[in-house]
Amino acid sequence: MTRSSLPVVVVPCHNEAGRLDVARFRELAETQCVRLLFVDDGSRDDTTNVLRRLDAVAGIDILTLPRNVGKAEAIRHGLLHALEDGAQTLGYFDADLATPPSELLRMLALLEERADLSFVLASRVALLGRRIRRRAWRHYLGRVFATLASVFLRIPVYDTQCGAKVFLVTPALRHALATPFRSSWVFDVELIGRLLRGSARVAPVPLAQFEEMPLREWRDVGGSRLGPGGMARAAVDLLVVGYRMNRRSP
Ligand SMILES: Nc1nc2c(ncn2[C@@H]2O[C@H](COP(=O)(O)OP(=O)(O)OP(=O)(O)O)[C@@H](O)[C@H]2O)c(=O)[nH]1
Ligand SMILES: [Mg+2]
Repeated sequence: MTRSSLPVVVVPCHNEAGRLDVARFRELAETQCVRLLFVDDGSRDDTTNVLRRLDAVAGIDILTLPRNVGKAEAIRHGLLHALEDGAQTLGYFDADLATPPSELLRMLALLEERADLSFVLASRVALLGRRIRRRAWRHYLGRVFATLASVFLRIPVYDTQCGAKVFLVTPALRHALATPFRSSWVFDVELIGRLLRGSARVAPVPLAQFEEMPLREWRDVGGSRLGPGGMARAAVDLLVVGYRMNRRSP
């Protein structure tokens, strides 16, 4: 694979100085299987300086936003930036490495191997033999959220919220990224909904082109930005997004 045709994976960062594992991200870029685009979303801590240490690494780019626009918008900016650069495969990946880099590589490999796929979602399914370490209350809240998301999207998806997704550039994707998402925490649901719906001019992505990849490993990482306020906001956003999605497509 040539360098310019490498997948570009956006890593949103807001005040991540304390969590960013520079060494592991450097190792990931050094595999030369992926380019990483860190989006520094108006951080007020030392994130900008930490990211400077990564800027010199081949395969790592930094996009600095002057003010905090939230996770969804930061990811959208990053994806649009990569689209302008001609990337053919894109993705996004949480900075806390809750999903290990090896799993991101496995997702990219699956997308490359399977010509019938255009969207791969990481899924946190706790099974024997897998190491999915999630606090019980987060798991159960997450299950309620994910079940509602599945009902609103009208597809049997298990986990819309895991922060690791990779996808091919299609007209439907360009269309899905053309306007801001309504919600900063529920944008994954909006993105999938937009792709499945397409538009008057753009064909939707068929459901058969989506695949959930059960992770072998995932762990809750401390320092989450999603506190009780954010969770309440996410729940309200999900109801609003779900209502609007279904109002438009009865
Ligand atoms: N750009 C941007 N990214 C954010 C913002 N808040 C969180 N993030 C990023 O979103 C990713 C996930 O953040 P976490 O705080 O771990 O939230 P989460 O993974 O959704 O929730 P947990 O399951 O609690 O870990 C990280 O890469 C954060 O830097 C924000 O305001 N702007
Ligand atoms: Mg996290």
